[in-house]
Amino acid sequence: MKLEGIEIVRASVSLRDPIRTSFGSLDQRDLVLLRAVTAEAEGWGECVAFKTPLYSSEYADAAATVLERFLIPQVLARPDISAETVAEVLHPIRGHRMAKAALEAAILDAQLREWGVSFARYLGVTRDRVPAGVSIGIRKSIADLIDVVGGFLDEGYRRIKIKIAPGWDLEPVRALRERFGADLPLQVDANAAYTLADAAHLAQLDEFGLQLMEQPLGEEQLRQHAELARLVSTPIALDESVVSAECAADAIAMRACRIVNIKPGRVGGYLEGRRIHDLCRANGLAVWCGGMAETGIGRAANVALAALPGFMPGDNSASGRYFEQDLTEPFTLDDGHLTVPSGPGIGVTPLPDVLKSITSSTTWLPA
Ligand code: OSB
Ligand code: MG
Repeated sequence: MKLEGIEIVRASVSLRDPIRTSFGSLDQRDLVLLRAVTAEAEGWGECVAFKTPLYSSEYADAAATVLERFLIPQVLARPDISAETVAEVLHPIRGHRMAKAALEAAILDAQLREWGVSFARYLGVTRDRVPAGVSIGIRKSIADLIDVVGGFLDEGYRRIKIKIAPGWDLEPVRALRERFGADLPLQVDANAAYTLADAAHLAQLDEFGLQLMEQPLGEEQLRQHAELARLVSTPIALDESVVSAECAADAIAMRACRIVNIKPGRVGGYLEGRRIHDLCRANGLAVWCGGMAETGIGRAANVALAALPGFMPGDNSASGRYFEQDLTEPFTLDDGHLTVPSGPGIGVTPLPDVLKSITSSTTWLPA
C-alpha cells in the first residue's frame, strides 16, 4: 500500500465527569488523531497519551512531536507499507509506544478499508458483542461512590472497577460489598500508588473477594509484584508494567501477575496487543482490554480486540460515560454490552461537524 500522506489533528474534548486516579484528575482529553491517506482509502488512529506524563512517561504534545519529526517520516519514506510492517519499521526509534500505536492503527484502518474487511474479521473474533465494564475514579465520599456505582449498575454495566489510593481503599471496597453484595464483579486499580512495604495493608483487601487488584506497585517493579503476589491472595493484574509482549513474557515467567490489562496504546499497537493476548492465553492467564478514555475512534478498535476469546469484561464503556458528544456515532449499551463494529476497518469515522468543532490544529505531511 502506498501512502499519499498523513495528517496530524490536534483536538480537545472535555469529560462529562472527571476521573480521579491516584496520580491526578482526568478532566479533558487532549487528542492526537492521525488520518492516513492512500489512493483508495483513509484511515484513522487515536493516540491514547494524556495531556500530562503522570500515567506513564508519554504525553500528547510529545507524541505529536515524535510523530511529526521521526515516526511519520519513516513510514512515508517507504514506497510500500502494510500495517503488519509498521512496528518493525519504527522499531529503531525507542519508546514512544502510544505514538507508534496510533500510527499503526491509522495505517491498519486505511488498509482494511481498501480490502473492505472489518478489524474484527481481520482479528478473527468469535463474538459480535462484548460485556461492558466501567472504571470509576476516586470520589468525594463513600455515599457518592455508592450512588455512582448504583447508577452504572442500573445502566447495565457488568463489572465495576474502582480507583484506589492510600486512604481510599479498604473503606470504599467494604462499603460496596455491604451495599451491592458478594457477587458484584469488583476490581480495584491503584495506578502504582503503593510500595511493597504496604503488602500487609493490601492483604486486608483479600477478605472482599475482588476479581483482581490492578497495578498496586510501580511500573518497573515486576519482581516486587511477584513478591507481593506471594503475600496477598487477591489476583494481581498488571497495567503500566506491561509495555510489550517481551515484558508480558517476563511477568508470566516471574509470576508477577495472573491477569494482564491490555491497552493497545501502552504496548505499541493493536497487533502487539493481540500477541500479548495469544501469549497470555497460551500460558493460562486471563486478559482484559483497558481504556484510556478514548473517543469512538479508539473505542471501536478496542471493542473489536476485546471480542477475542481470551478477554474477560474490561474497561470498555459506552461513549456517554465519558462525553456529552463523542467524536463518532456514540457507542451505547445494549443489555450491558457493546456491539462490535462490523463495517470496513474500525467501522467508524469522525463526525465532520464534531471534528471541526474540537480541532485546534492540523498538520499535513505528504509522502
Ligand atoms: O489505569 O486504566 C487506567 C483512566 C485514566 C488513567 C488510567 C486508567 C484509567 C481507567 C479508565 O481505568 C479507563 C477508561 O474508562 O477508559
Ligand atoms: Mg489501570
